[in-house]
Amino acid sequence: MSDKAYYLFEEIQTNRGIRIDKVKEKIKKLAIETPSWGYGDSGTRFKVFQKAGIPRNAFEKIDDAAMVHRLTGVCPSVAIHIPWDKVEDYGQLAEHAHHQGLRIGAVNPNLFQDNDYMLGSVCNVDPIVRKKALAHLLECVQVAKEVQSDNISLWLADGTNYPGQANLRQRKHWLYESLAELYSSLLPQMRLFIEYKFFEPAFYHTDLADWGMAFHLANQLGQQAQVLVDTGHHAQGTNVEHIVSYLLDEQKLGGFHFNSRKYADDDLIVGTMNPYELFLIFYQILDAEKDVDAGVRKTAENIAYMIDQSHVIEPKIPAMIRSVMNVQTQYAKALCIDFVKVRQAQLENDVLGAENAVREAFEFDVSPLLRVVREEMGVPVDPLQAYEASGYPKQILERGVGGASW
Ligand code: LRH
Ligand code: MN
Repeated sequence: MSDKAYYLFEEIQTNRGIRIDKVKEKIKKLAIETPSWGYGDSGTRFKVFQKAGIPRNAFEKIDDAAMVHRLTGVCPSVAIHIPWDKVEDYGQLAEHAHHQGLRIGAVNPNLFQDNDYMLGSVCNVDPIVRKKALAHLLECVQVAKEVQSDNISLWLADGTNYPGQANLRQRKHWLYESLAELYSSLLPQMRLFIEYKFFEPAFYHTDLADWGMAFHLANQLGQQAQVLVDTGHHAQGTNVEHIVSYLLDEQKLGGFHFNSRKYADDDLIVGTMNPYELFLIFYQILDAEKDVDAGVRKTAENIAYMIDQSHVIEPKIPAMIRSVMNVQTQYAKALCIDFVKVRQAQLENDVLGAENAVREAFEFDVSPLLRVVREEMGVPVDPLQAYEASGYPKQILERGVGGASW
């Protein structure tokens, strides 16, 4: 049963030459990985607020991720972070995920919370610390093998706080040395995502500060290494969708960490602060899926879409569901772009025609379409409302207060 609004939407889009059946198919196939740490207590340097019902261990984080998947139908995997999700038996964790209808997604090493890494991990001047950091990276590859994950997602906090504090070129060499060893330990089907960030926790230089450094390193390492774009990791005014188009054309875009921000790495709900940017990122990806180069098309079709947020004040599971719905909304709008019209306007240097042909898609209300897609997938047409009515919010309260941080 589809509503009148949907029929009207379908008619308008069909008259625009948009194949709604194809659009719905694409929306149903867009898999969005949620982060285990998004279900735990997290905060800022000022306070980590503890809430009731927070998962107490990795197994309960997977339970919450499974609830998000049951309600949205598009979150079949959960990323884990080591040691935040360290368990005795990783096979058992993968089995639990499987039992809950999920699989373990990207394995994220953590080289930013051990005391020894205060002045760097793989870039530390002390070879013993670099060796320890490399050992952790290799341990995470072993974890990935035990949970049948093909993705290692690496972010390094390494950097300095003052000019002169370190030899930046020397650190660049140590970084490559360790990552080359990590790369050589990967199984053939594995991918190494290299995540960059322009500052924080380092406040003078960061060893992997921008897309160019990550891109160069991924090229140096090899075909299995790609760049991960965290939408909160750029200086104000950075054209993120341009970076995305560049990395796509170089077949070096591996994945995203979706979140949004107003100022710095605020890790707010994706699509809240700057929904047009998210829409334009999807515009570049869908445009690349039509590229003459098969390698570029393949790269655009193999992107790992992951959410990376820490919900400081928001109720965790509703915040995650809202995030997934926001990603679907901007993806659905981008699927309504009339790419033939855009291309024609571009070839005619019709500046306003081209701009309009892209923006007009952003202005469509796609909520009737998403309701019908969810109906056809057999998931609730309003996942947030369904969550509130599910009884799960009450059920998890028995966990008490003081669950896992991250
Ligand atoms: C760093 C980062 C990284 C994660 C962490 C939780 O800011 O984006 O991806 O390891 O957040
Ligand atoms: Mn991230």
